[in-house]
Amino acid sequence: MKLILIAISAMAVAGSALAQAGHDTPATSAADHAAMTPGAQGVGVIKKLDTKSGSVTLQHGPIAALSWPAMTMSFKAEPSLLQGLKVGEKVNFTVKPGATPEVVAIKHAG
Ligand SMILES: [Cu+2]
Repeated sequence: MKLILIAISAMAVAGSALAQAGHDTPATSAADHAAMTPGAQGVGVIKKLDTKSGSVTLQHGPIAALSWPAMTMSFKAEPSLLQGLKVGEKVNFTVKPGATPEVVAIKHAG
């Protein structure tokens, strides 16, 4: 019984840490929130592109929905999403956060 209580409180701590890091509505569980919000919108410039392995490095602005500051980082992405894009191009993108953040939509920003 004691072990179960420890496990439950550990999950509660992890849950609230997630809520603080990535969510502005702590009352909603992370899973519920993910279901409602498939990704967060960002704007950036393509710094590197690998259309074969499926990765893109973006210099992106702050993403308030994820509490991310502006930075340059690489994301995985379906290679099919990256066809026709170019290094240096400004893009709007949608990122699905996680252990390996993934770009799930990306298009040229006009
Ligand atoms: Cu980033």
